[in-house]
Amino acid sequence: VKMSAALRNAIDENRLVLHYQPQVNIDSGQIIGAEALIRIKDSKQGLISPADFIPIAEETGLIIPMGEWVLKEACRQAKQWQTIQNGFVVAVNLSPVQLHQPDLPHAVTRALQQSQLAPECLELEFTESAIMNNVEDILRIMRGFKATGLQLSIDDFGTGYSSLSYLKHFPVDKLKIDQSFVQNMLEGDNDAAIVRAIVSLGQALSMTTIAEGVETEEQLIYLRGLACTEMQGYLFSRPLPADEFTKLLSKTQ
Ligand code: G
Ligand code: G
Ligand code: MN
Ligand code: NA
Repeated sequence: VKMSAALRNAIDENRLVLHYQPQVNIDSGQIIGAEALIRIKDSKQGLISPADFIPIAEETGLIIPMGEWVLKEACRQAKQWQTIQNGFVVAVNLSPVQLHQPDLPHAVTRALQQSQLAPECLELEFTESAIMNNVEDILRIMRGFKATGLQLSIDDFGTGYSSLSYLKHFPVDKLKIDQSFVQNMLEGDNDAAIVRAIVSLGQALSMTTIAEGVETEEQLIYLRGLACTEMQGYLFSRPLPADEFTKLLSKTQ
């Protein structure tokens, strides 16, 4: 109860903030876009991490107004970054709770209209487990989003027991390889085999693959050898406040 009141206050007092982690072409090193990651500004604790409040936001339903704010703010910011880099894409995480909300497509459309961001420049991340819990509804939602022109990705791919026979029916553009596989990839054979399998699967289904949690040059070199398309991770950059991201994007143009 205490945490939910604190969350409510954070929303009312405009203390939500987005950080942005670059997504990079693995061969050219070019920034393609960024994943938006929410934090709460707190006068005592500094920034509160989403791991500490997303579960409560989901339980209380506050994830709905919070998610709408994230969509609006990420689209507004991406529209601004279009002036530095044409075609810049912002990726937004969707909670399973948002996927049950009939108003979600309207919230997305409102964010696009208000910002005047091209739909191709907004990517929505669905977790693999949210998709598989609710296949028929998600298919319908995804088809609507694709008709609008959005990009769709599957987050934490490899952790959620996707049925491969279902996967080919989903209009998804990109698989995000879960960071646990990437981080253990060079330590043992199993995780490397999983990463290779996901990249092959992506190629077979004409989906882009992005490796998450890339921390070392060795991991980057290995992923390049697999023809993985993109990377995201501390090796290139941590999630950054918007002003720092603007500097990085300007510098790399
Ligand atoms: O950097 P990181 O600590 O930012 O994120 C931790 C977790 O919080 C990740 O699983 C991430 O997907 C989730 N997360 C970050 N921002 C959002 C958001 O805007 N909405 C939802 N639903 N999850 C988010
Ligand atoms: O669950 P999701 O993939 O949306 O969230 C991404 C999470 O991974 C965020 O918490 C983000 O801060 C974190 N992250 C991003 N890059 C790295 C990395 O290279 N190493 C580690 N350990 N975490 C990372
Ligand atoms: Mn994500
Ligand atoms: Na992920």
